[in-house]
Amino acid sequence: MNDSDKRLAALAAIAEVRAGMIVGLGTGSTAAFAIAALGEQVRAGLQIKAVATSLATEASAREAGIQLIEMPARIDLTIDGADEIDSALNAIKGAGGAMLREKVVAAASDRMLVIADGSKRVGAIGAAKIPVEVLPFAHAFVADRLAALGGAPVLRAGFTSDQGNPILDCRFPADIDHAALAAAIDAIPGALGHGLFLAEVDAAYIATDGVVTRLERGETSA
Ligand code: ABF
Repeated sequence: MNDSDKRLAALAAIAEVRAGMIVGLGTGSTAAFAIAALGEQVRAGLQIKAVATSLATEASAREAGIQLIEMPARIDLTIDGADEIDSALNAIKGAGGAMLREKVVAAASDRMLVIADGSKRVGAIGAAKIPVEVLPFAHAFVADRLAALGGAPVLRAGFTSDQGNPILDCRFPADIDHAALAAAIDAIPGALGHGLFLAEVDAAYIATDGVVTRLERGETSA
C-alpha cells in the first residue's frame, strides 16, 4: 500500500466536487487523504456540506474545517475507500468496520466514487473478508446462518462499531455468487449490514505507481 498513490487517487476524485454539493466522506486511510485535500479547498473558499461515514471521519472532517450535517435523504457525491474493487466496480468494504454507514451514504448518493491504491484492484472480488455487522441480541443466530451459507464467521475481537454492534468477519468461497450472497445476508434478521458493494459504485480512481486510472461501469478510461 502506497500513501502517495492513495493521495493521488483522492485528489483525482475530489476534482469532481462542486460548490454547493453535499459530499459523503468515507472512512479509512485513503478517504483521509480526500478529507485533508477537501479541507484545504474549503479553507480556500469552497462551499460544501458533508456527511461522515464514521466517528473517526467526523473528527477528521471537523479538524479539516469541513461543515458536517446530519445524514440527509440525498447526497450529491460520496468519496470512499475499499478493500477490494474489480473492473465491474464490485467492491468489498468494511475492514475498517464502517460499512453500515458507508452503505447508507453510498445508497443515498447520486454518485459514489471509490478511491484506492493499486493494491486494492482485483480481477474479481472475493479474497477479502466480508464483514457483517450484527444486532448484539442476535449474534449467535446470525453467526449460525452465515456459517450455513459457507462464511465461517469469526467475531472481530475487541471491536465495536460506531453503532455499538459486533462485527463477524466471513470468508466465503472466492467464486461464490456475490449477488445471491448479498441478498441472502440481507435476508438474515439481525444482520444489520455487510461489506459487499455490488451496485453502489459509479466510478473508481485507482492509483498505481503514480498513474491514476479511472474505472467506469463497463469501461476503463485513462
Ligand atoms: C473504508 O475504508 C472501508 O470500507 C474500507 O475497508 C477501508 C479501506 O481503508 P484504506 O483506505 O485505509 O485501505 O471505506
